Amino acid sequence: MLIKHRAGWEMPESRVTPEHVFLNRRTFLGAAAALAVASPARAEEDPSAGLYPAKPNPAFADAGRPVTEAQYATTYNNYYEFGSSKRIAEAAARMPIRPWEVVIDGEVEAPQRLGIDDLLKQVMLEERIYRHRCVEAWAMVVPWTGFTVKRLVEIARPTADAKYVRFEGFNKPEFAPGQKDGLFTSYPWPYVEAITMAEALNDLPLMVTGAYGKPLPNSMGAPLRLHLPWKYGFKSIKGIVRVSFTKERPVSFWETLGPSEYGFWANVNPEVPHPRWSQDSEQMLGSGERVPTVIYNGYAEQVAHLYKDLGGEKLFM
Ligand SMILES: Nc1nc2c(c(=O)[nH]1)N[C@H]1C(S)=C(S)[C@@H](COP(=O)(O)O)O[C@H]1N2
Ligand SMILES: [Mo]
Repeated sequence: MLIKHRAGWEMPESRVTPEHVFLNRRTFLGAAAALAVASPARAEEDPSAGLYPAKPNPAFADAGRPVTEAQYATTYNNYYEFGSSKRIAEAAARMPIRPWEVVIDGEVEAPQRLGIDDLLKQVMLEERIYRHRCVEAWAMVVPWTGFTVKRLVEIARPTADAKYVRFEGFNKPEFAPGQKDGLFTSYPWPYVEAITMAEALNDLPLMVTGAYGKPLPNSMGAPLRLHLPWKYGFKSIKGIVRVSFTKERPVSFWETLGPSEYGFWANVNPEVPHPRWSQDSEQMLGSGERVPTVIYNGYAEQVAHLYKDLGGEKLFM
């Protein structure tokens, strides 16, 4: 039985829970002291630690806004596998991320199963500073480390029939309390997201393996996540275990739960409100500053052309 859920942020009470303290520097410091974040200890044992810090890509050295301090970005997270609270960092840190295999399949010349460290040997890591805009209207700026989705496509060798790239997250209810079925409800695990081949081959999308010059903390989606800086954050799937090339357009996790509110495209646009709130401004994580939202989150020059001939589509939800 699938009962339609409301996401945590849609529940009226979430607007007044202590979660809001993360968006405000003065109250955050008290809350942070109460949190024991285990990810730095875990990162020291990470077999990929020697790959960091990676070389900054000068084309993405400035996101036009100050970089969010790591303490905020690493401890205020959306990761429903670990629950609907923003404070999942500790629970996430307890999930082992080695061994970690990534399956590449679907419309490809030959399916592959790669250990994350073998995948890392086939790529060149770089650092890019990108904006991130959550559909809930908070935002951050993070120095991400990773490799392009374009490079992943090269490694995967899709056939001419591949039209979409589908990403699937892990399913480990033994470590992820949000994946244990509730009594009356269940989410459609695993988390799934997808982009078109044209989007995948654009230069912006990043397969992220690190942040702030270190291996990614589990809270941010280690050991492998996607980052799509011009789309609402829910498209940037974390904890990836499978990449499939498909002919048909996949249906995402949030699209399954709320098709009238969370669509396939989800491009950032200040003029298209979410059905229940405005998207015309956003609050910066850490500083708490409220700033205007920008079309395609500031990346129109790089991506607007992808959507020129898609007039009939709901591009901004
Ligand atoms: N697997 C998975 N990926 C996910 C999510 C999630 O719940 N599960 N939440 C998404 C949402 S809504 C956002 S805003 C970003 C948050 O990334 P962060 O926690 O690193 O800030 O991750 C996205 N990717
Ligand atoms: Mo989000």
